[in-house]
Amino acid sequence: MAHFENVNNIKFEGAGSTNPLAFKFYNPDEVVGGKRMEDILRFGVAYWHTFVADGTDPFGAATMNRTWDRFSGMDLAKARVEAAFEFFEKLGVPFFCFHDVDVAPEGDTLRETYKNIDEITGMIKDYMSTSKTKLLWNTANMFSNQRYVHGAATSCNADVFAYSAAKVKKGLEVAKDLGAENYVFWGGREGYETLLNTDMKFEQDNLGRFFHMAVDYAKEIGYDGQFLIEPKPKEPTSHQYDFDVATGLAFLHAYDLTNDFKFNIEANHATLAGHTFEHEIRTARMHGMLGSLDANQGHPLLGWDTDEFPTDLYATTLAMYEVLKNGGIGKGGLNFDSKVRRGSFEQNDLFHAHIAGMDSFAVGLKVAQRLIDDKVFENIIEKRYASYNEGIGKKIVTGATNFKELEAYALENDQITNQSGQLEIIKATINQYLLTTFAK
Ligand code: XUL
Ligand code: CO
Repeated sequence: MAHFENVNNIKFEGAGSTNPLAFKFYNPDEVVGGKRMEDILRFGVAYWHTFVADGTDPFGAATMNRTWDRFSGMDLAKARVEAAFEFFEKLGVPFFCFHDVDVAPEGDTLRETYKNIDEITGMIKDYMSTSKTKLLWNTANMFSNQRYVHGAATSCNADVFAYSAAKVKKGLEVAKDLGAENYVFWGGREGYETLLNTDMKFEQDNLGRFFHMAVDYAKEIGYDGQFLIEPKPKEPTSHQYDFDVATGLAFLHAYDLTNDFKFNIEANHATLAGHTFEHEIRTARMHGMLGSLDANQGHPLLGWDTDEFPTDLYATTLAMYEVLKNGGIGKGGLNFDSKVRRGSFEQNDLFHAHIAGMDSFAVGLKVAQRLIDDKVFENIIEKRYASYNEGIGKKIVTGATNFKELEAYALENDQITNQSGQLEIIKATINQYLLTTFAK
């Protein structure tokens, strides 16, 4: 059966189009900086938000109207696969992502859960054989079920550690079978509510052990996808061990895992950590650790992970600037870890939301490419740090001086003149680029 009967394949119609079911800026074949837009942006649909989320929030019941909701159990899981591939094809999206429990219901036993996963991933594999949509990443949900009440790999209960290992083992087998380009670890409950009953060192050691076992098993089965840690500072625990990129990096260094992992960076998680999206991407990029992006945005007035579809062009521009400076996103992509608002309950809103997100990143991409072509930030940076190109500055950065010489220099040069940072001009220039890139 068709789930999106009145929707045809979404096409690029240009900035003047008033058709809600058309792209205004995302033109997959358009070449930007020498590459097709589709190949740079590598968009992915998040299965959980688009085919599973029902609009429930902590204060109220489900609101979504979905054609697949007439089914339940395994029939529901199958109807969702059918709907998903119809959606992927009509949207023309190159990737999707899922947690194990998004695609297949948990059984009463782990054996039954495995059976469900095998049956549904078999069906997904069949669909993938005739679809152009590939798996960007899969992951194991180790946070929803009550068994993870005290964590998964960081649980105080060794049986939970073992159960979690079994889930990830299965996840890696699925990743290999479906050709997932990445495998993601978001440490949903890997953290603590309070230090009063927590052995933080012991829990982090266990997390390190868990990741090493995952790396070993992937090698053993010949799965060569990229491993990604997805930082988030809070929610659901009050403190999460993968707080932000810098914290994650320190963890990877401490447990000798930097060669096996990169980061999947989510915009709303950056906000929760008190950072911008571009800060988190920059931090990963400058250490060669940028893996993939979860594209969304938080609400400026709400302090939780609202997972809105990204529509802030300023943010998409600065994110794409970082991606382009990184030389692209590699095996990663831009996964819409974003959900339609509770009030946007019609099935077609799923298309409208993805179109809005894809168009917003297409704008960001084009503006960022122009900023780079014109060396806007590069010229600013070059001028700003010019004092290190010669004289005492050059000596500092080449390691050719010391405190004694610097003191002697400072005694002779203590009447210091600084130059303006000109931030207002910079911001106005970005606005100019945003407005003129699409001006006819
Ligand atoms: C939760 C979140 C997850 C991860 C995958 O905030 O972002 O959906 O992306 O587990
Ligand atoms: Co995410």
